[in-house]
Parts: sequence; C-alpha cells; structure tokens
Amino acid sequence: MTDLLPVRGSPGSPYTRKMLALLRYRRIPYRYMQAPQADLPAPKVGLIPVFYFADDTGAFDAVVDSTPIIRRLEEEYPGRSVIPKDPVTKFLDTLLEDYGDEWLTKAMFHYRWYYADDIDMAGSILPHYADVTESDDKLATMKKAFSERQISRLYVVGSNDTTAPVIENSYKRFLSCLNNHLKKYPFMLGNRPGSADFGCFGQLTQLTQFDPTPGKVVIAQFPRVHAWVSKMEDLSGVEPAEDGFLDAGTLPSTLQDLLTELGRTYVPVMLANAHALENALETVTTVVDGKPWQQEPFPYQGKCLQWLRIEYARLEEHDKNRLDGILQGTGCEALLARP
Ligand SMILES: N[C@@H](CCC(=O)N[C@@H](CS)C(=O)NCC(=O)O)C(=O)O
Repeated sequence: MTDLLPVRGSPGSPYTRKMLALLRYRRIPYRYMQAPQADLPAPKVGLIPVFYFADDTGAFDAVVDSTPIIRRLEEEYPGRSVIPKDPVTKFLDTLLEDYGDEWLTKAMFHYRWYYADDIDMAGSILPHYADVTESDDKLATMKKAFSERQISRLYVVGSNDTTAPVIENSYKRFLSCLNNHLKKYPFMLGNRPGSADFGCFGQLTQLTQFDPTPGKVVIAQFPRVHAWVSKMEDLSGVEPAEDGFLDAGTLPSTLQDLLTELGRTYVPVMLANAHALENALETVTTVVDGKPWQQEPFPYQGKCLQWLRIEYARLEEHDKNRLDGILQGTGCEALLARP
C-alpha cells in the first residue's frame, strides 16, 4: 500500500482525468480517492487533483498543479516519458499542454454553465460524485447551490454573451485542427503521447463525453476525436518507440495549423492578461477573432506565460532559431517576442 502514490480527485474534474490517464500510461502505481481523507494533509490551495508525495520520513506533502507534477513524476519514475528529448519538440509540447490547460478549459467551463441542458445535467450529476448514497432531497439542495455558484463564476474564465461565440467557434476550429492531425498521427506530437495530449484530453473528457452541447458537436462532426478521447483514457498497453516524437525539422502542416489556432485565441488573451497584471489594470481587454474580449486578470495564467518564457530563454541559440522558424507566422511567436 505504501508504494501506491495517493491521488485525490473527481471524475468531473478535467485535470483529475488528465493526471489519471498520465499515471496509467506511465505505469505509475497509484491509489485514487474521490473524497478528502482524514489521514492525509490538505493542500495549500484547495484545488483538485491533489498528489500526496511522501518525504524521507514517510510524511505526506499535499501538492496541486498538474503541469509541474508531470515534470516531478518524470524525475521520480523513469521510463515512458511524456516529455520529448529534442528541446524544440519539447517546447511545442509544453505550449500545447498549456493551451489545453488554460484555453480549452474556457470552453469546458463555458458550455457547462452557460446552456440550460448542460447546467441541468452537471447540476444533477456532479454533486453525486461526493457521495452517491446522498438522499434525493439533499441532492436537490446541492444541485441548486452548486449550479448557482458555478454560473456566478463564468466571468472568471471570460465567458459572457459577447465572448460566447468566440469561445464556441474556437472550440470547433480546435476540433477540426485536431481531427485533421489525427488522420495521420495518433498523438499531437507524433507517434507517442506527450504531456500536450494529456492536457487536451483532460478538458475533452468533459467536452466530448459529459456535457451535452459540446458533446453533440463532436459526435456529429468529429467522431475520430471522440474515439481518440476514449483511447487516451488508458494507454498502459502502448509501447512507445524511442523515436516516436515528431522531428521538429519536418513538422506536418496539421501541427502548424494547430499552432495557428493557438495564435488566434490563446496567445492574444495570454498577452493581454500579462499586460493587465503588469500594469495593475482591473480588466483584461483585447480583441479575439475580431470580437472584444474582456475578463478579470488571472494571476495564475500570468505565471504560465512566465514559465513558457523561461523555458524559451533556456534554449540554446540554435534551438531558439529553429523554434522561431516554426512559430513564425502562427501568431505564437508574439508570446516569446525577444525584447
Ligand atoms: N492548474 C491546476 C488546476 C486545477 C483546477 O482548476 N482544479 C479545479 C477542478 S478541475 C478545482 O479544484 N476547483 C475547485 C474545486 O473543485 O473545489 C492543475 O493543473 O491541476
């Protein structure tokens, strides 16, 4: 039991699903708990999933934030890596993972709490994840309180009547780009899964398999993507080839198209968010896809952009040049604009 890595999460949490699929693929033995445990510490920030890492004395430290946890697991459990070795492919993987975590989550949260059918389904089912034996009366009360709280938080991801079509069109274009890419490659970075696949998969578990409105889109137009999400869930039997990641020197146009989609939406919002944080502005204001975008600044996403810039700064000059050549014209180059 002690060598099983303790993890706490919920099936309705895209980041939980991201990490469980990662653990299965990496063949890291874990035990999964769907409620807080009295004998395990609470994390500093009340988010899920929570990973409990034991120190030398056997005491547990509660850690959140999937992106750095993936890197820590690479150190502690060798083999079946999800991080490409070529620093340029590695950067693209990190960038696409961040897009999944920080942009696709807008579609996920927006669809779930914007449309009546989706609100009703999420409100009816999600509270049961805490305890399936809870009475129907109690559930009805929880449904109302939970839904009201989540709807009141739509503004956090920037979802409102103005941005709704921007978010939804971007979701559909992303599906189309991924669908085209999957015609030739089973994963975003080629023939073996990278952290980007797990990031996008996490959000897509909800968008394609749970929430009815975004689910209808994928069923009607992108059955290939629907199948991909189901397959991603458990890759424990996949034997990755050493050279399975794409060679950054010969990237397919379908990956370039994905990057161009990032450049259209995620990039301007990440930059405007950083600008608002640096200047202590109350509102992030920009234009995405010709439509106004307004939301409150999001300090965590400011950090995400800094992490990307640090990874870029650490590249050797010739790798920077290779990466610049790939990003040129996709819109993503603006994230890393050299001063
Ligand atoms: N950056 C974090 C995000 C985690 C996150 O946002 N978790 C959400 C659920 S998916 C959460 O715990 N929200 C608060 C709650 O559910 O009480 C990660 O990558 O793990």
